[in-house]
Amino acid sequence: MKKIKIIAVAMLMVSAFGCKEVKKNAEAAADEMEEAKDEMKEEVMETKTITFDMEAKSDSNVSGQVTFTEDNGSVVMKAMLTGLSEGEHAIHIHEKADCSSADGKSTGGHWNPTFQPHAKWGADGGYHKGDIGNFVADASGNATVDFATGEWCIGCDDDTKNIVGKAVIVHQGVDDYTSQPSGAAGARVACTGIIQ
Ligand SMILES: [Cu+2]
Repeated sequence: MKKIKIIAVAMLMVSAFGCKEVKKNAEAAADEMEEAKDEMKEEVMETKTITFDMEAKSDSNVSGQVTFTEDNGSVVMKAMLTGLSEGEHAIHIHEKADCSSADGKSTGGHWNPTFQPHAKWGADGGYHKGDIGNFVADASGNATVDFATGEWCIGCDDDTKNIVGKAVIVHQGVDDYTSQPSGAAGARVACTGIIQ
């Protein structure tokens, strides 16, 4: 009888130990899953870069490239342009990634998903999400535009931030930051769709 009891206790201990082992394994597996999830999150947060060639419009000779890089919640735009007239020009994001028309007007008006007045970027009274502003081309007609903002994203779910499906337009003239709705910046001399 005693022997049986001892065996029974021994069996209980083994099964209890076994349960603990299973639990430990389950915990380890759960930890691994968490780690894998964190790694996936990191991958999603990785830097995104998209580059486009600018197309000449309105019989201009403007060409160049524009690159958007998203990193850590901020989008950096860098445009390298050539073939411009010397002096100041406007650059905006317009609402449609359609550069099919000769005058670039197929891109529509300024991208303005938050229904604000046209103004200088950062103005207290509001501004378009496409109101990048003016830049200066040198005597050779070359220009570099650098712009960075946390108010854009590349392909996120927020329509007030997502620049994909919009267009970059370079104008012959200067944005006066006051004329509605476009700043009276004149002809559209270069265009690209922002298509991921
Ligand atoms: Cu414009």
